[in-house]
Amino acid sequence: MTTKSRLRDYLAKHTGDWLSGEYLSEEMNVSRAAIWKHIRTLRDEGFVIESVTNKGYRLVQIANALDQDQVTSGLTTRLIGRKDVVILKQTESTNLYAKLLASQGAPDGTIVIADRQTMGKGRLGRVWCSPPHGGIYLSMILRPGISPDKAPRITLMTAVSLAESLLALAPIPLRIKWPNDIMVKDRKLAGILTEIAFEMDRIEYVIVGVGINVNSAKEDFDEDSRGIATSVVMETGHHLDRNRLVSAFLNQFEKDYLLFCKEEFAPILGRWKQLANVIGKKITVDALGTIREGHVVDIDNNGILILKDAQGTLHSLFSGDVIKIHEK
Ligand code: BT5
Repeated sequence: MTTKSRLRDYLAKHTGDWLSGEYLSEEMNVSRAAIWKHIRTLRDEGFVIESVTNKGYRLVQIANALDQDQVTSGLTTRLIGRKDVVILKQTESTNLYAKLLASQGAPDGTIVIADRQTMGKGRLGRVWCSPPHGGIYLSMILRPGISPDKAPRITLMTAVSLAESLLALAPIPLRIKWPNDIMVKDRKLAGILTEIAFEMDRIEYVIVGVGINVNSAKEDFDEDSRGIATSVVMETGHHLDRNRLVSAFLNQFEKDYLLFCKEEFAPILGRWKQLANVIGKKITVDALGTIREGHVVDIDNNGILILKDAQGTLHSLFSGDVIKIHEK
């Protein structure tokens, strides 16, 4: 057993206890500098270890690494994640990686997950802050035989599957914000980026990217997202096993995806409406640069938001950012 493993096990056995560097170096029979080096490596692997002068080190949280075996053993699916679940320590963007695999012919249901993204993508060229160890950055390759006009439904469906699988594991007062956010009050817990590759007038493949803040603490986010983001642990005070959440999400997603492929979208839309609770509310939307204010009349069958402005004119919004929900 390496010194690092011995140290890890020792700290884990004494989780929550302060252990001085001197004490640990005697127990492990190595120098204090070596202890410090191994503590740094363990932190890089995701262990949360506090250090305080005159007290020493204290393990707060054992790393929960993303693990292919754990994810696949939790799957009850027959398509999603069945052929391949690729887990990467780091990549630019799982959507980019998945696109590459898809262009090489990867099958429907292939999954790419990373522990960290160096250039995680949001919509419209925005950035998705993707700190290591605490988030799930996941992309699915889908090859649904649907016409392109049905594609916006995929984002709505993903939001429903994600919201419900989160709710099944953590009691969070979340809601869906049209079109692609999972929110807790004003803070964003997860986002979805759907990208489509066309071949003539049919869909060649769809990449659905999902970013979920699970065990990330406030200080893990960069300055730009710190004021906007929240995570499961920030909301509940409890860490959640990321592998379990990935499996739960993929299991739920497959159920919805199979319905969706059979054109049975109405029940999914119904659940979306319940989880979004926005119909009838007054909102302000930035629709690709045009600010519109009005009441939400409906989200139609294709995920298009129908807004009625003060003059009574109806607007069909395909995409945008809800800047404000006027809660009366
Ligand atoms: C999204 O964009 O919400 C889509 C995010 C999709 C991320 C996943 S991760 C796996 C896959 N691979 C990728 O490269 N991307 C996908 P949008 O609605 O444009 O929101 C982006 C905005 O959310 C940013 O401008 C920030 O304000 C905020 N933001 C950035 N990182 C965040 C985070 N980790 N948590 C909450 N908010 C964040």
